[in-house]
Amino acid sequence: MVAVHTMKHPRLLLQILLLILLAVSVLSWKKEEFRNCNQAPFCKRARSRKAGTCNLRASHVSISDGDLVAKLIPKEASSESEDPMKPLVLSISAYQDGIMRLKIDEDQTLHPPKKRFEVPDVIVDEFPSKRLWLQRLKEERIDEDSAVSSVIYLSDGYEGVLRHDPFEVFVREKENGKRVLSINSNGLFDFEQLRKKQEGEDWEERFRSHTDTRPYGPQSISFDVSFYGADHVYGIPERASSLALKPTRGPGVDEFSEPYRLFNLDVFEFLSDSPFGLYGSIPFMVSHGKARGSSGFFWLNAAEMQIDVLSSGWNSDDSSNQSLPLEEERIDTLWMSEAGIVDTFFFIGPGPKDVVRQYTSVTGTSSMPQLFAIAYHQCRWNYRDEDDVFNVDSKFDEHDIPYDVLWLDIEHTDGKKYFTWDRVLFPNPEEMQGKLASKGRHMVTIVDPHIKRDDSYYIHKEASQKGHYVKDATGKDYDGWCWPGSSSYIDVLNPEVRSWWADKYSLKNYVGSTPSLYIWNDMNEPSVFNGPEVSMPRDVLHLGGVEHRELHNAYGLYFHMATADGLFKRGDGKDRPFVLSRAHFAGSQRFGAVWTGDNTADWDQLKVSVPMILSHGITGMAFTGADVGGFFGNPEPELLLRWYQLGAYYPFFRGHAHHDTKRREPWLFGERNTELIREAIHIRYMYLPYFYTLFREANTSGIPVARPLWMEFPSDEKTFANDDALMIGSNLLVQGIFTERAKHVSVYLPGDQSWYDLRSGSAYSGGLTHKFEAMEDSIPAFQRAGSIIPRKDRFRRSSTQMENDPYTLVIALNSSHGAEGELYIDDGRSFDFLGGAYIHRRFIFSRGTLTSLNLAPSSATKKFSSDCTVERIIFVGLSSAGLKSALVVPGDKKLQIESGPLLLRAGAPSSALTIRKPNVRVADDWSIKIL
Ligand code: NBV
Repeated sequence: MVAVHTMKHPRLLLQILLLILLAVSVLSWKKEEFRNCNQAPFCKRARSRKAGTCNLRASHVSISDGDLVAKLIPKEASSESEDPMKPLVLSISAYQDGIMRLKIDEDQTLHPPKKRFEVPDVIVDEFPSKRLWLQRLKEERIDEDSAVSSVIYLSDGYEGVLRHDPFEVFVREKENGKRVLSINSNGLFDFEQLRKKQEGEDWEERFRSHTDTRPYGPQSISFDVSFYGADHVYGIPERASSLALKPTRGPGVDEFSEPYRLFNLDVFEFLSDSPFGLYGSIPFMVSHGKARGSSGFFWLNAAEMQIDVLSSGWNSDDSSNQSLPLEEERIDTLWMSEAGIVDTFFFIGPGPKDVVRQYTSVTGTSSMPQLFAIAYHQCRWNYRDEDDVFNVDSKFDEHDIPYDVLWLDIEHTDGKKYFTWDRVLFPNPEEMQGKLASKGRHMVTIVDPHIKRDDSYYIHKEASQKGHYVKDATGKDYDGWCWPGSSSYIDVLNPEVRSWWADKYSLKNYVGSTPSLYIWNDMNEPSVFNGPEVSMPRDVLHLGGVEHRELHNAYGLYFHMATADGLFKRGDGKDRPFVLSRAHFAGSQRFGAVWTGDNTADWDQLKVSVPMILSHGITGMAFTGADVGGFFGNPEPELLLRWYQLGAYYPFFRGHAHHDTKRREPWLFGERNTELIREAIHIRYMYLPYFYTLFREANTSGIPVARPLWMEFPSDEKTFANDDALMIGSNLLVQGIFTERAKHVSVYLPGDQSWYDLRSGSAYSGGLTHKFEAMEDSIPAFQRAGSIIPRKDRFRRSSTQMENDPYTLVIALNSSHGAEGELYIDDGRSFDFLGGAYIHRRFIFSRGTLTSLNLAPSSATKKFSSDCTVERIIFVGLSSAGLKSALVVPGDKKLQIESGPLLLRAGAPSSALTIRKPNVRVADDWSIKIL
């Protein structure tokens, strides 16, 4: 029938065909829109260079102002060249806690055509004060035929070495000379110096219909970095790929494999396993191996970067002058950047947590979120109007599902002019926010960086008058195409512009906003629909003539920074800001949360969310999550449910969907599914005290909330390439279910202690892979033996309403009948905790007695207190034989020990031992002795 019909209407057929074609092309990653390494000349050149071709040696090595300084000069100057290579300046600084910084730049006294860009504001203010003042150099010959090396003290047990010729820098263990990390050991270092254009030379680069004028010509930098004693390397987000980074070059690697790309881009429908870079870039790599533990390498550079992980034997056919000791087990990598300087940091570890601590001492730790921000967020592109908002809000209550934040996407604005409202759809935004706030809930609105070029729009008017926009290569305000049509972009590199932008968030300036409104920054890569690779041209200019190519990867960071500052100023510095950003860079962790962008509702994307979140965690970004349910497409109820079950453990937990998808609020999939999703969200609310304590740990030490298993079990090789499970803190292990209609799921439980199923309380041995029946109502999750986890088990509408609720402590005993855990509490909102207004307790169960100890300085108890009590203590792994009662001290109150369920509301039948109503205050010192 259809065929006959369409034959009669050939034009209709054509139109249908065209539509299908369009739909297919829209529904897939458009690879050709993005440059690959071969299309990026700097990458192609660097990749084709042979090992050992670096022609530099170090000279004039000395100590100056507490640093080691030297010049890098060519071994033989080529006399024919009109523009001979000028010496580069090198400096090595040592910092407390095992950090070495190596900088290499052009010599400013030789007047290069321009000063290359050094990324400001990423290194935290306190870091420089940790510099060690080097006093002397030790000279040494590392092996017989090599030139001299200069050796500096780095930290107890470690030294930094500058080998003069061939030039190489490395960190080694003092005692045995074993290397940890090195640069240029394969002689791939190359630094394209800025120079005058020679006659006839064409510096322009073309990609598709775009021309990059490249007024300063080639200025790329590349070098090799080796990680010793490493079995794997990790990090360098953001991409959808395995946690342990697969080699991209060398034997066993596909001939056409691409390097890992770091270039912030708005990638439509990204693939689930690809080295291609997404919305954020953190040029920080962590190595881990059984032989030596962990080390880390960070390159502070915001230009496009490409990184190869080389498989062993990658250079076997090179007759290079490699200086590497052959017997060393190591992983070689090649780092290439289009511009900038060498500003690199070597972190000695040796444990994975040490490396994150070291890295975050340079770039900062995650900011402490408000409590509501770590609860469940409900988002959709778009909640249509106020009625829709109220309806969704009340349905959560009707279905007894807690949530804390309702989000409004771009359609809430008047024509995509941010800081405005579509007053037809949202006539009373303040009232709307007030209604939600009365239930302790918050709202988030979106503010993107593209500004509609419309003279009647106050933001545009001011920005253009004040000259706040970035300029195109001809000096005019750059004009690109985005949601509102013709748009310009503020120059967030400029602190003055950032401060002007921050003021736009004041309650007075942002009309319709109230103190319960927080912000979402999207499209800040920046995304420009008609720009090269859907972004801003590289020759666009920022403050001081900085080219966009030099800072591209940090644009989103600065935008995020300005927004967070705006929210900070809005509340006179009283409330902690909450800002979610899509684009990010090293240091973004200080300004709020990030998420993994536009994922798709399929099982592979559910699976890859785990390594994506873990990669962020080990590179300092503790507050991350993926869109629950998948942004594009319609998840089958089973997929949506599995996503909620896993998402409940993401540090940032938000359901979100594209506007073309069917509505998918938790109650739309039948009673049973509603019940199951409710249960998944409840789990998150129950564990909020534990999560909040972990966020505080991330805030003080940089150690992420969600951790790869090897961060907790560094010597257990079976964890090194585990992409399916995550540790939430040290004490919870969670594994997703990533296949449809799964009957069974295999879970590797690390270590030599047992693990207790969170629902049944059953114990499973560590060091083994267990096969479990896949349950409909939960994914596998376990509490580690030897731990105490605080929960709040009473279910409320939102986290804010749980503030005064009592705690439950779940004690999972280890083989010596002991357990420990912590609880951190503050007001959940303000910055008072920085002045010591918090409670921090350690719970220890040992020899039959549970003790609560104060970990906060004694002054803290005067600044913040809480009347919350412990209403229940649950033991797993404690045999009931002979145990009848417990004695609470002080007060000598005697309580019964009863058997009771591990989870009150749902879950498999379980039995654990419970002490009900000890009613001790969490803020106090007390002990409970089992009799
Ligand atoms: O603002 C609309 C969407 C948003 O919902 C999503 O979360 C962002 O990642 N935004 C991207 C722009 C359009 C994407 C197709």
